[in-house]
Amino acid sequence: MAAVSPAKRARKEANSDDMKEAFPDISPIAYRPDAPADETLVFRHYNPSQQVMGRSMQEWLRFSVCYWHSFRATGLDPFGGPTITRSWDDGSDTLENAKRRMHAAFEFFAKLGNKYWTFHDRDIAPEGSSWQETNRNLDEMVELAAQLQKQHGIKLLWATCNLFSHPRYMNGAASNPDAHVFACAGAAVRKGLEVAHKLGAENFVFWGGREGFQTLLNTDLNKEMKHMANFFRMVVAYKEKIGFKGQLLIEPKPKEPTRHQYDYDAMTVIAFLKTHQLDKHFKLNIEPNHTMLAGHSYEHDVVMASAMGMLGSIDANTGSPDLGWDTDQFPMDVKAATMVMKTVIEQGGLQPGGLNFDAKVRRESTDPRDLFIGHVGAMDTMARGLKAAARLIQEGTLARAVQQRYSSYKSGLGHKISNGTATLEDCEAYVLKHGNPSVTSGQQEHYETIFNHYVHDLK
Ligand code: XLS
Ligand code: NI
Ligand code: NI
Repeated sequence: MAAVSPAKRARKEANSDDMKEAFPDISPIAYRPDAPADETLVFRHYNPSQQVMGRSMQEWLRFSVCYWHSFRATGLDPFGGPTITRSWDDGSDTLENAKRRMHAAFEFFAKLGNKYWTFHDRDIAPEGSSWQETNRNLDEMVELAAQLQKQHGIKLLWATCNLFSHPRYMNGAASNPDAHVFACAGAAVRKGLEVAHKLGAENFVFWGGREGFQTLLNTDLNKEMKHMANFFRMVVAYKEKIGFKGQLLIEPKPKEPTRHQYDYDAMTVIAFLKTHQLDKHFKLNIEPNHTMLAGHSYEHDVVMASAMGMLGSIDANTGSPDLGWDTDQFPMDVKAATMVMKTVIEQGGLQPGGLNFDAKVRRESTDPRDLFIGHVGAMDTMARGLKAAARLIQEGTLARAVQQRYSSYKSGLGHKISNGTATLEDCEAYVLKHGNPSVTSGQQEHYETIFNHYVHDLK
């Protein structure tokens, strides 16, 4: 008897009618700007085809749903077990369960109306008892994903490898003191890149999971960082070998899970990449929740990475500043969204990156509809941010004020400083002639009031 090819089997499974709907009570989310305030399953601001500064909202925002929080999280925390159960998930680690989950996920994407998704290798396929079996499991799930992507018109924003959950990675992956563990990370990423290529991923992410240390006493810093750089060189070489065109991204994060993380924040990662001449191959995936954990303001790393030409993508979420750990909440703050979208517009968009909701519903939000509401509310927040930022940029009020603030660099000595031709002697000659400068107000409150006007007087 001829064996059924995995692709054929996946096609059959993708179309099978006996698959029960996961969200029977939810219809595709509609754009209804005048819906009453307590209707939270409608878009009031996100209107995918609406043009904003020459581009549709959908093109500016490039929303993506992440698999790990939305289809693997159970509400488990260090003090208590799962609170969230789903009709399609029996909690087992079987391929059948993984497939049911994937059908539910694509039904979710289709009803929500986002065009992208993201996953870790282990989110979609269970680890087997050998590397061979693990890879076979992944291949089988990737066949199904390819079919479902096609069927629903969904694309892969990025894929990544989970190099932090398994105990073998407890002392790090590419920075592990044991070369055998390094090799495991290399093998996983080789397979991950192959799979990303197959599914047409537009990016590939590295979040440094356990790349860091708990104590300097047992750590050879230089060795570990050099090994990480060598790991990334292997990634570039393999990417080029297979012709994968996706953008490589590194996601900075401080203090979780290790006491010190090598990819602490945007500037740390950029310095690392430049030190090892890797900066032309990588950009950054900035997660504001991590930025806040690093002690910066919400938008800080988005703005900083963009200023250095290194902003590739955004994990659109937020933390609670009063808690101080990675709570991965849905972004619901219009002001913060406006700051982020201002940067995105100013750099001409995020493509091939996007806004990936690396966010989970609260442990107490146990209904499947909460999963929709979280995403819908966050999409509307980012859409409001986009509209507010567009108005702020188009009217130019802030930009004109900032330009005026730096006007002394337009001519004379200021111009020479700006173009790098001034000397210390020039500075002294200027000061001897003109004496001391008068103080000039920084007008912070003036700027904040202008900004508020665009955020809150939204038409
Ligand atoms: C964890 C990270 C993780 C990455 C992907 O804090 O945010 O979810 O986005 O590995
Ligand atoms: Ni993230
Ligand atoms: Ni995170």
